[in-house]
Amino acid sequence: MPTALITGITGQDGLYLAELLLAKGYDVHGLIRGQNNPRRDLVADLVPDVRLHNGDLTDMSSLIRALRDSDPDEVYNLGAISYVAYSWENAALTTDVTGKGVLNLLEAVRLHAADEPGRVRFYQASSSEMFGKVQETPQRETTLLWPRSPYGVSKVFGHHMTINYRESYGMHASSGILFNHESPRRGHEFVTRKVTRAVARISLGLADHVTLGNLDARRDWGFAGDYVEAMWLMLQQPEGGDFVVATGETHSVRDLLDLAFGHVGIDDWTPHVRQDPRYRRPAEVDELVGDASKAREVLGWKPKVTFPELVTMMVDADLEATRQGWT
Ligand code: NAP
Ligand code: G4F
Repeated sequence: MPTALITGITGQDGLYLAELLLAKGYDVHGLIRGQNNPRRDLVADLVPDVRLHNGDLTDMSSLIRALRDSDPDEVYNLGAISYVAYSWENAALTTDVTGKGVLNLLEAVRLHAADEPGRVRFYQASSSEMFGKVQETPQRETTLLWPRSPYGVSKVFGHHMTINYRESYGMHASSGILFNHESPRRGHEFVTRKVTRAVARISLGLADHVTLGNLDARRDWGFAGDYVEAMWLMLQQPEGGDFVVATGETHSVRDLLDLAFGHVGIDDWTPHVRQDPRYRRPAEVDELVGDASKAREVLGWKPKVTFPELVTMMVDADLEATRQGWT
């Protein structure tokens, strides 16, 4: 039975990946931080077979202990401060966790498997935010990186460090350059979930508006459940590599509003949406759209859930959660 260690186990992707690996028969371990993490119970409810290890990406000794105690074949580094807007307010912390945390884990894995480089396969959660002020459309593995936020800069550091460990030490290290992916488990701070939760509340008469920032931003949005499969496929290849994972379609926040409100029968959402400069960013990433040809050709991966299906799934889940009082 292969063994995997996942950092970021309490997050959206950590939970989907744990479910996928458990279904494939893996022994799954997760790194969890904090003395009383409020999401510990969620992990225990959704993926009770995952064994948790206390640790933090900023604490190298905790990573070494987690590796020693789990002795994994595969390590998935999903842990990060992942909210772009927050990264301006906490740039140094974001750099420590989202950037230097990658180096800490790579080094811990290298030391753990010093007898046989490549024994432990490593996945780094890189991001389309690295493309930032895009230099080419659609974006692919070779597109010049031009990050626009402390989060994006930190991800670029982690991305290049992953490549550097592959080239320097012969590690089986892969970097998934994932475009935005969402689900009913998405954090409430991200725009898709903020909208779908608000739409559910407005449709049930519990709220009358949602306040947003830039409605013209465009993203390549896919379903998180599809994207974790690409992570796993990368680690099944004979060698590590870098892969863009995307749908190849781009939509604006306005398109998201059209679909989400339309699903509950509200065709004109303008009375329900306010805009506030407080939700605008010091430097915006205007438009992202990925070219996932390499993932399609090498990994045999393609997304299954379309953008309208994704929005419908999220609105339906938020309607149910709101009716049941879970949210
Ligand atoms: P998420 O829901 O925000 O989860 C982030 C995870 O990181 C949480 O489990 C969090 O744990 C953990 N974490 C935060 N600080 C940590 C620290 N100091 N040490 C260890 N763990 C820490 O993010 P996600 O959407 O699942 O994304 C997973 C990864 O993919 C992230 O690295 C993200 O940057 C990257 N990514 C995401 C997308 C996307 O669209 N979702 C796209 C590209 C790349 P707590 O519960 O303790 O806070
Ligand atoms: O949902 P968002 O906060 O996601 P963002 O910034 O694209 O980052 C997400 O995807 C990245 C992959 O490209 C990940 F690496 C990262 O960890 C994260 O998962 O914002 C999407 C767009 C932005 O242009 C933002 O300005 O929506 C715009 N937006 C407009 N109003 C808003 C809002 N975003 C948020 N969060 N809240 C708003 O009220």
